[in-house]
Amino acid sequence: MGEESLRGTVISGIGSFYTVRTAEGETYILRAQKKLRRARLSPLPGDEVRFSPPDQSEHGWLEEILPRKTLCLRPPVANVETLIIVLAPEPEPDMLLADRQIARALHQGMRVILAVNKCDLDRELALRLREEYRTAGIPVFPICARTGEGLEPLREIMQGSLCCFSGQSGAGKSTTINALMMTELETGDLSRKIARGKNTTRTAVLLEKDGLRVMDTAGFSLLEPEKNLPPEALRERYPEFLPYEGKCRFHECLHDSEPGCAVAEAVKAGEVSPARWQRYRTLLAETRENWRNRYS
Ligand SMILES: Nc1nc2c(ncn2[C@@H]2O[C@H](COP(=O)(O)OP(=O)(O)O)[C@@H](O)[C@H]2O)c(=O)[nH]1
Ligand SMILES: [Mg+2]
Ligand SMILES: [Zn+2]
Repeated sequence: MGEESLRGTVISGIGSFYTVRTAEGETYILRAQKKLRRARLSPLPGDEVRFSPPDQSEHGWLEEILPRKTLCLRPPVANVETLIIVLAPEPEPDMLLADRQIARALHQGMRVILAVNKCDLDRELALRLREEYRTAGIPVFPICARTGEGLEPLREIMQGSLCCFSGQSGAGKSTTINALMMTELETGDLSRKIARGKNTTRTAVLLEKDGLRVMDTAGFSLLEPEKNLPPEALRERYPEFLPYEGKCRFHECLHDSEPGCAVAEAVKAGEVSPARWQRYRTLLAETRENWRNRYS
């Protein structure tokens, strides 16, 4: 029996033990085989793996990590397919931070969704952002995690995709996950007060329910330092710039303040959001600075 290898998804890992669930919903506790440990291949939550189920002993063996679609380092999780950024009218959204995460996520091949929470407090923000991200092809969902308003369309677009939530503290990530998944993650001021002590020990856990798959992490930042990004690589992470690539006067145009820039023209014509473009220029300046200092 214990000879045949099975396939499953790593739900969580604590110490050298991993919880793995099969497509049929059976859960196993496994240890990583020595060959994986020797190769410094750590299974991560979200990993698809092959394993042999327990035979006589109390645990089975995790034998192989299947190729990863995506990999995040902070926190370490594998195969996240959709990044859901939760924004809210309060605390005041940091859109520069959001754009930084969007650029990283798109570059990794993830899909990005904006969930604008607390629409009981304000509906303008969601409308504004929907316009801002329209030509980037990033969908904006107005939701109210407290009342459940708007959660159904969000559930639909999340179906079957391994999702991760990010966003500022207090935006309502935990409340949203609870409303979607019927979990009881801590929310509000209490969790923030003890968050510092907790962050060091808590690891990511993959939650699954009714076709929804959510990686619950303590603070998903997607902000591994990226010192070696050449300035000309940033523009490729803005889907709304793509129709204008190659149409600027200068071939190497970075769409900053060069004369004859087709993106700047598109901004004037209302085809690219001025706010998105301004923030792009801020991130471009930052990228140039990092690139200049990349050896220091
Ligand atoms: N008015 C309003 N408050 C909300 C809503 N969703 C969450 N909150 C509140 O916002 C605060 C932060 O929520 P929490 O889920 O802990 O945010 P997190 O830090 O992003 O996980 C809590 O006090 C929640 O009760 C909402 O839809 N409307
Ligand atoms: Mg939280
Ligand atoms: Zn240009």
